Amino acid sequence: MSSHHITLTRYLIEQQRAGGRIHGQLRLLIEVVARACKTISHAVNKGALGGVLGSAGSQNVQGEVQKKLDLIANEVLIEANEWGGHLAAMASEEMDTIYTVPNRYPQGEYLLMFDPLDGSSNIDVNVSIGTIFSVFKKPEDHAGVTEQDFLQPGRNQVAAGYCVYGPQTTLALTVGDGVALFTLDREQGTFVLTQDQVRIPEDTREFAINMSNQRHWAPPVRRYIDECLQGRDGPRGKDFNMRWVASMVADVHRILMRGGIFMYPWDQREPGKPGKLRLLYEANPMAWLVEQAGGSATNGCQRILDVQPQKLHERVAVMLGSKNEVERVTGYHREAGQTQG
Ligand code: P6P
Repeated sequence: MSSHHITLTRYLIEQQRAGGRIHGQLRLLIEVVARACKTISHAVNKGALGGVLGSAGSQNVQGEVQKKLDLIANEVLIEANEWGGHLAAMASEEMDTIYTVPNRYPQGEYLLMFDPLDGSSNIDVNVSIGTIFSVFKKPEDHAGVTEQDFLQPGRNQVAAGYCVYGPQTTLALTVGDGVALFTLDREQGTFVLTQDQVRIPEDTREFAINMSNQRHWAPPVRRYIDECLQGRDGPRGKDFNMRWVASMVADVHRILMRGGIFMYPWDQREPGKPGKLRLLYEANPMAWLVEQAGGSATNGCQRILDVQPQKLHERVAVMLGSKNEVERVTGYHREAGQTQG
């Protein structure tokens, strides 16, 4: 590895030395999560050869079929993080309740939430998937840890990121000083800094949404997409392209790299739910990463990072990416007096 390559460890130590937002236990937490992502990447890359494809024969709290790799990834993250002394508890899309660090290990000051393997529907068909994580500090006003401690608005996050398992295995990280990308050097087994201070273009010609739900959307979303589809002869005066990987990590990574808008809005298929995606371990970390890269993230009506969670596995409508597009579709919601995204 050439000397100019900065590894994740060196990056974190230099950030800590510079008096940034990274110190002791948080640096350990990020390194442990990154190491767990390396292990998950290895399991994902084995595919059929590792006997890890297919269903685990169980359902998660969302009532979704769990894939074997969902459970493997979840176990890897739990086992990697529980002994280090940096965490008080963890929460996962794959676990109904919070996981408190066992008494045999020291309790730390942080709370870790994650979707261990997002995009499960793509696992068996070899399309990019990923791990999403979010970190809060545990409230200091009481001993012990409860689910209530996790119900903080996303603006309280102290670290957030994802690891996308695609043609490259790439870790995206923010601690509030912009977004850095690290690519896994498989020969050395280390994450190497490949981009710092990522910036999302404020305008875009590319939207990401599941078009098969079009008839179910609320009017502001239909208006926004209809205008994009009218292209240069319509009110937008330009043609748009569409992408939908059905792996939020892959779609968001593309947006960090070249701009775009990602939308999973409320729709009338399940009107009692604000959206499909989960607030604590999908929308919040992705929203912070996008904002730290100069983009915006709302639920159609308010900043995602200002949403006050009421439940651990709460869902939320998501519109995020290039600032001017997110502001436009959010404006359409306000004009329509739309109460939810
Ligand atoms: P649909 C994956 O299951 C996920 O949670 C996100 O990663 C992705 O953006 C979305 O759901 C895909 O949903 O309804 O298009 O399959």
